[in-house]
Amino acid sequence: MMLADALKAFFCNMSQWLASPMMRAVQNLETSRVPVWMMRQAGRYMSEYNAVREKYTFLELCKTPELAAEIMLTAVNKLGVDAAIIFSDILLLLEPLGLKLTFLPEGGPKILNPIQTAEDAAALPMLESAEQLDCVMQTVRLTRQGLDEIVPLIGFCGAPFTLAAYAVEGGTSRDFAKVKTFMRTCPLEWIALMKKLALSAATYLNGQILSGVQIVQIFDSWAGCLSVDDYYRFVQPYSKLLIENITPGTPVIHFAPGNPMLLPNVRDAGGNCIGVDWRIPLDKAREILGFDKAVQGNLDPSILLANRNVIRLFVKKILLQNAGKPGFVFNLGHGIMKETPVENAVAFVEAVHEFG
Ligand code: 1CP
Repeated sequence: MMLADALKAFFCNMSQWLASPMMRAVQNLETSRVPVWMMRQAGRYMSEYNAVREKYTFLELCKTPELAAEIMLTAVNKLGVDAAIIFSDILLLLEPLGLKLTFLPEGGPKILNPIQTAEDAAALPMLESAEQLDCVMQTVRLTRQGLDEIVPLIGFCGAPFTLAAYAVEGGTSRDFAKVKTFMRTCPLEWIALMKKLALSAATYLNGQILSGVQIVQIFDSWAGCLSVDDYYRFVQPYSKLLIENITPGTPVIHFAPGNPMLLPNVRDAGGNCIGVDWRIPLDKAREILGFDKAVQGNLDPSILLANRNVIRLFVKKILLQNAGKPGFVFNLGHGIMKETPVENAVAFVEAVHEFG
């Protein structure tokens, strides 16, 4: 293709994304209808995913761009959602930082050489270039190529605290005792560690943006274990640092579930659109956040285990709570559960399209 043709195609596609309900909603603009997608929309509840997963480990899937792109495109086509997210994982960023990542057969992640001392934290390098995660950049390009122009592609990363929680705890935790003790007993090393994670995550997201994502989402999945004071002191400045270093002009969704008391601080850390879980009613969350912010959420994922009628009822209820205000992206308040019947996930998307 001639350069002029390529540029024309690029700008033509760009105008489609910019006009899409998803792209407008995350920027708090009026939309013709409420956009919807689901966190973890490609995953173990889907038979197509399980069929591929039988042949490869989860990490192999993440590191094989053709398969990763195919998995997400299959899910998007099946569900009819208004946005795609790259098929990857927040923990991939830890590998180029020298942390040895595996997933246990039961599904949970494990870091074989967790950060245990102040010296370990000080020795952690920064991500120098997004090309260190070239497989993810390739997944972005292939997924973007395969998507309908109107469907924006979301890139993502873990927030500094959630990445630090995995790096220090060595995997999933119930009480986050190690990471909380680290931040309180080694405050200077904590600051340095969080800055390195924030800037590495920004480099990673900016690489994804250059490779073709239109929106980025930051997952602070474990921030909800913190008090408001601890979040304010130990976490908020570094999530802010990450967000401030994202290429300007790319809308940011900031999601820190688990503790609605944190919402004002999560908002202050930044993001155009704030993720909200089901623990707080949507109208209350919007009142707290202020109507200059878009919101994403907030259906309890367990509702998708019920049936079509129940799902439709809850969709209507949440839409009523939103009261037609701009800047609403319908989503679950957390990732879809693996027990979810696929037809219920489809019924959810259809209900939002019908009533929203
Ligand atoms: O087949 C398998 O066993 C793998 C299951 C799986 C999948 C499909 C994992 C393991 N990660 C993913 C994909 C994934 N993870 C995506 C892209 C797919 C999509 O959304 O459709 C995204 C955005 C994530 C993000 C992610 N990974 C988060 C943030 C969201 C959240 O759930 O809070 C977290 C915490 C992870 C870590 C992780 N990866 C996988 C698991 C089971 C976990 C959580 C483990 C734990 O409880 O600590």
